[in-house]
Amino acid sequence: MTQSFDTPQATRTTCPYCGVGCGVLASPQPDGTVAISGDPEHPANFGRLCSKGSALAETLIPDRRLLHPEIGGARVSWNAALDHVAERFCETIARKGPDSVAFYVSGQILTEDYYVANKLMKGFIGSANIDTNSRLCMSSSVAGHVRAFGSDTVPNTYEDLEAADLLVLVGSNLAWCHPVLFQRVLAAKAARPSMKLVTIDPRRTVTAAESDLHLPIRSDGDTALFLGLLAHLSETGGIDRAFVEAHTQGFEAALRAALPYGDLARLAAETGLDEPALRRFFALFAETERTVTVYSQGVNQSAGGTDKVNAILNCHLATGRIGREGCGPFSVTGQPNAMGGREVGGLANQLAAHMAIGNPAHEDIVSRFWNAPALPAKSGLKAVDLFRAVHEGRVEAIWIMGTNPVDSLPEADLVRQALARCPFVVVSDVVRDTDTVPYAHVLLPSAAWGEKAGTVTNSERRISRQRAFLPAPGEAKADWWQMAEVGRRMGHEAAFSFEGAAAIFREHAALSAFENEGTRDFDLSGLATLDEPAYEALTPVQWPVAADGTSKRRFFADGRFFTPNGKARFLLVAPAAAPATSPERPFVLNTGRIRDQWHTMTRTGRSARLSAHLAEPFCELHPDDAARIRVSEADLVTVETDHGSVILRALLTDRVRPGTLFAPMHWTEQFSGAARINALVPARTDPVSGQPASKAAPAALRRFEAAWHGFAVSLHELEPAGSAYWARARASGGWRMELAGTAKVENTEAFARQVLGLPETAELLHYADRAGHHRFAAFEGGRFLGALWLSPEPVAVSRAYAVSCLSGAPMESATRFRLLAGRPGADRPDPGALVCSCFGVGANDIRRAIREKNCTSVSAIGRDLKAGTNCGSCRTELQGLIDAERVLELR
Ligand SMILES: Nc1nc2c(c(=O)[nH]1)N[C@H]1C(S)=C(S)[C@@H](COP(=O)(O)OP(=O)(O)OC[C@H]3O[C@@H](n4cnc5c(=O)[nH]c(N)nc54)[C@H](O)[C@@H]3O)O[C@H]1N2
Ligand SMILES: Nc1nc2c(c(=O)[nH]1)N[C@H]1C(S)=C(S)[C@@H](COP(=O)(O)OP(=O)(O)OC[C@H]3O[C@@H](n4cnc5c(=O)[nH]c(N)nc54)[C@H](O)[C@@H]3O)O[C@H]1N2
Ligand code: SF4
Ligand SMILES: [Mo]
Repeated sequence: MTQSFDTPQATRTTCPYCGVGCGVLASPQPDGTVAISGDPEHPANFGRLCSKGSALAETLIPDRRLLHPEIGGARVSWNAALDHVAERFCETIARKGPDSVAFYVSGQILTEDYYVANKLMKGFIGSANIDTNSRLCMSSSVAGHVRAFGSDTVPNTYEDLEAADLLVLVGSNLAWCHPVLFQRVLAAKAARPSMKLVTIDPRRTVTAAESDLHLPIRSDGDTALFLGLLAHLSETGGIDRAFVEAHTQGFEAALRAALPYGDLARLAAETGLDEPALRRFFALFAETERTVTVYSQGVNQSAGGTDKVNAILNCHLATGRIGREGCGPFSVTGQPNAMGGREVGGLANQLAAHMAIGNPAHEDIVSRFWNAPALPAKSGLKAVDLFRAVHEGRVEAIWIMGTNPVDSLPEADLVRQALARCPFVVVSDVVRDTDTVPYAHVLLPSAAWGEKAGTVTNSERRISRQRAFLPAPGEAKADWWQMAEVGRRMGHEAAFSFEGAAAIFREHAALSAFENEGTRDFDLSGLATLDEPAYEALTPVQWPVAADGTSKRRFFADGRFFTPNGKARFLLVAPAAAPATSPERPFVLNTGRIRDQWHTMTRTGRSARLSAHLAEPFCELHPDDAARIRVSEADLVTVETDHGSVILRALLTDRVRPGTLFAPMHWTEQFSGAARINALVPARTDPVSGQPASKAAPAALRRFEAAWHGFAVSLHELEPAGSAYWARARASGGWRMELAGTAKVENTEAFARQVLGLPETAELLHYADRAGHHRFAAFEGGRFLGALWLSPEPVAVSRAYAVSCLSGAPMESATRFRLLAGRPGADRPDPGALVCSCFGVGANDIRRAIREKNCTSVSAIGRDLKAGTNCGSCRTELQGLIDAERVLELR
């Protein structure tokens, strides 16, 4: 844990993870480490950071970085690499036209990177084949906004979440995915307990557990629910007639379509919710003027995602709850620059600066501003279609930047095959061990967070600077520079000779202002002439920024929207068809995030602290389902769909609905043998947005019949040694790994040596019993190297204890034998499963504090152990432990 620092030399920058967009102070220390703390002056976080933000310093390690450009695996100069990329793109375009090439970029590159990529593809290559991982993330929200408002506008500010009397969270696990925002909400609720929280999620998440009401909705029941709400509002006089009359269109038709859903019995059947819960939610919504509805991937990532968005927007328009303090629909963005990507037009169906392909006036503005030879006549391929086109040979050259499609796109094995067949693949990344990198013909080393400069825009439209505080290692270079250099080499010298990030930002801001005159929501007029020092000093600012520098905090306060007649549109929406479960595929597989990992783990997977919270890929399964198919806690299970199969650890919990499964999206082949969840997910997409339905795959689950299970810890990276199942993670001082196999291990000692990667000289202690349990501990010159437990059933040794043996402290011989037994001694008490990752506090430590020191509140535990006092993400788990101890006492 790096301590808080606010020294004059601290660099003010922005967290590279989620869309909350927290300000970070970074201070490189003389010993080469970096002290990280929250920026108390940043209006997103006021000094707070979550577990991931707090651990940023641990992910800045230099190993496995991509340091030099490579062609075909051989190191080359930047010149050679860039010439080669430009030549191959030009050659492909000459042969097969501009639509035979593509860029696939990311909501994690900076606005400046994104702007250059979009300009090159849409303005100068003349194709719209640039799409981004935001297609998998925000595109249903974008489409829903454009349909209702005429523009992709998020009207609110974070303060509205605090000012609301009712906060409805739909398909959002805010506690784990936007932790600092959630902490702000909880603080507001603590100060004003009348504030109510409702969570709509098939799972009882940590967010749901903190809410006043949890609606465990059936997968994709949301559109029906909000149709029912609209009908209820109409029946109970909850419609703001004056607002509807003056500022909207299409209300009557939308209401007619909604009325049948007013029948509660029907609605209960469609949503899987009970009638009293429906009544309570409807009454709360109807009677609470200050209502904010936050929604995220449980809404967007659906075969009916855009209709879900509009079903929610319809209810806010009908009640006039938009554009005012404490009111509004609020789509929270996932990635640090998801919003910036939308601003530059990074999606294949957008132009730039919130202008549209197919709008002649917009096309004219952009083409004159860029002095562009050729703008695309039509939208480009959306992510899923783009990779299909690669698979079918219609796209022959692709440049992937800042995203890992072999893991994150649905039907991921097909994506992998597409890249394997593609004649020319360029990958710009910061690390070399991703599942996508092996398919690159050209690898370009990108500068990472802390090494690059530019801007990002967070969920509340606030633009913040990312600033460099470290030199880029090797020859790593900014993403915008790579794109601009290729643009110049493709013959567009004038359009791509940017001096630096500030010049790009100026051009981006100027385009937003160009012939705007209030006709377009995205307007940075006041930033269009920022010079170098002003860009350097730029403080966080919300758009739009008028020419006089003033900024608007909320949109639509005046009831004016960006449709041709200025009125917002009600949409006719309908629930999408339910996932096609069948006797062969009886479960609905839901996927998403865990608290301490970020996507494909290329950065958070490097932190032992972040890896300790949940160290293995798992599948949540309801105990009733488990009993029926004879799966016990900690068994391994095979989960299978028509597209692939994975092996995961079963986690039995009534947090999920019977008939549903939940698995995290994070694990890749770098961390586990067969846990790439998107190998399972069908590429079913929303018809309007093209966003994949990542949360509802029909699936089968069965027990994985393991002949043996294993667990190992080691100072060095562990080897799966042919195990059918394995999952490894960084651990404090080394590595840990779970493993299992289907065939008996004949020579256990040889196997142990292989798994632990032992040198010949290492001493291996072996203990075996008749029940088939083997325990190995390896030493060299008294130094503990690692240990392996093998057993016919899941290994029962305390993971936290085993990991604590890696601390490097010398071991007494009694301790060595206890280690073989897997039992902690008094000198090394078992801390238990990690709960607080900021301060490394385990469940047993917390139980001891509750029992022995009478810490009966979360704040008392905080005072004694510091747990829960930094990011607060574990406070709900702390309360759960206190409650559990109380139950034990009462027994
Ligand atoms: N720790 C962590 N935080 C992150 C990220 C990360 O990787 N790790 N990634 C960031 C990114 S890019 C994003 S997009 C956000 C995502 O943030 P969230 O959207 O909050 O996260 P998810 O876990 O993907 O999904 C949210 C919830 O949707 C629920 N859900 C599934 N199906 C349905 C449904 O039909 N209806 C409803 N109402 N709910 C449903 C799931 O059970 C899940 O709990 O998180 C951001 N923050
Ligand atoms: N089943 C399922 N699938 C999902 C989701 C889900 O909920 N369920 N969620 C979807 C969503 S919302 C998202 S956003 C995606 C995320 O999916 P991805 O974007 O594929 O995931 P990341 O791991 O964030 O990939 C980022 C890559 O960029 C690299 N990188 C980091 N910094 C830089 C940089 O500065 N420059 C460059 N060039 N590279 C850099 C990282 O090393 C990493 O390889 O996954 C989607 N896929
Ligand atoms: S909430 Fe956490 S991950 Fe998100 S921006 Fe803030 S510190 Fe970073
Ligand atoms: Mo996302």
